[in-house]
Parts: sequence; structure tokens; C-alpha cells
Amino acid sequence: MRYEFRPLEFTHLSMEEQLKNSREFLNRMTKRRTVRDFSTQPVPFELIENAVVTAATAPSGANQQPWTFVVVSDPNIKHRIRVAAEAEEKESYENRMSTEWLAALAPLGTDWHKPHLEDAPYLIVVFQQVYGLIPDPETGKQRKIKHYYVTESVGIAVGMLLSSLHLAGLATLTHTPNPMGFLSEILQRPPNERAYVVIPVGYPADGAKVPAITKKSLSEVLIRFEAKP
Ligand code: IYR
Repeated sequence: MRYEFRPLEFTHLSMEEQLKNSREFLNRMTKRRTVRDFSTQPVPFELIENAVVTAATAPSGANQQPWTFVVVSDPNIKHRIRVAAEAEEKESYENRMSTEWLAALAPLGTDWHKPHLEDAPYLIVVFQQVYGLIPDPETGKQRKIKHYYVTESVGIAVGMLLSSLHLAGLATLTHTPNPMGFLSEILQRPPNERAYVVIPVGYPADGAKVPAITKKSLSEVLIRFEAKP
């Protein structure tokens, strides 16, 4: 079965508008920082919802949309996630991470304490659907469907999610406790879903500080092959 094809809706912008939009977006995005100290100040749910809807427009392998966004504001569940994440992280920092890994992280000053998992008003836990599960009309049982480019698709969606939250004036942290199996249990996810990232979302705590990191220069990240004049 092929989709019906219909004309693309596409707005041709004037060159001025293209440049203005592009520069404005660039300017705003360069202000995004990963934040580790959150205020408990509440966040309107619509900002979270709009970000999830935006993320869910992301391109994905065969348009399979292999993602689930679990949004947690229940303090009891946030507490359980914090306790479980800190237990795993403590074990990782003290016994599992290599000396090389710990040395790479040392400049950022991270450790196993994760108070942001309770302070931030929302946690968005993104799950990747490693395969699809659909009911088989004949047997009534669940049937496995292969999913393609799952990590790439979910990565793109998370990028769009982080951009939306940033432009909505919110701070985020891309947190990857390791291993993340406890999230499937606490959040009661089905067997085809695996946790991908935990994103605390909120406002920065008063006086929050961030490391004075820099990003690579344009010449380090951009290589051009141009037509000869
Ligand atoms: N998951 C740990 C460790 C960690 C790993 C990397 I790579 C980072 O960029 C930051 C942290 C933690 O969340 O602390």
C-alpha cells in the first residue's frame, strides 16, 4: 500500500526573511545551556505539551515514529526515579566508569547526586520503541514489527524537543543514568520500549552556575566543497 501523494505546502520566504529567521534562531540557540540546578517554580504544562508535539513531528525511519514521551510531575514518582537513578549512578561513579571516562567528566564536576530529578517540576523520560507491537487481527496477539533507524530518529526528536523547550524559556538537562532499566519498571513501559534519556525541565535555580565551556569553531566543524569559480 502506497500513501496518496498530495501537493507540498511550502512557503517561499523573501531572502530578508530567510536571513532574519535563520539569524534569530541561531542567536537564540547559542544561548542554550545544560542546567543542573533547578528551581521548584512550576511550569505551565502547555509548554511541555507543545514541545512534545513538536518533537513528535520529527522525521523518522519509515515514518515509524519510534518514540514515547513520559512526562512526570508526580512528586512520589520523581522521588522513586531519583532514588533509583542515584543508586545506579553511585555504583557507576564508584565502580563501573573507567578512569578515562571519569577524567573526561571531571571538568564538568558531575557526581552521583541528582537532586534535579526532584527539584525540576517536570521530568520528560523519552523511550525508544526498539520494535513495534501491533495487535494481529487474526490471532488477537501482539505482533512484532521491525523498526528502522530508531536511535537516529529518537535523537532528532530529542533535539527538536530541547530546542522547543529552550525557545519557550525553559532550562533542560540531558541526563542518561546508566543502566536505565529501572525507568521501564517505575514507569510501567511495555517490553518493546527502552529508556533513551531523562530530561529534567524547569527554571534554573537562583544563582545557578554553569561551566565556562566553549563550542568548537566553525572551521573545526564545517568543511566545504564548492564549485570552482
Ligand atoms: N550518567 C552520568 C555520567 C555522565 C556521563 C556523561 I558522557 C556526561 O556528559 C555527563 C554525565 C551522570 O548523569 O552523571
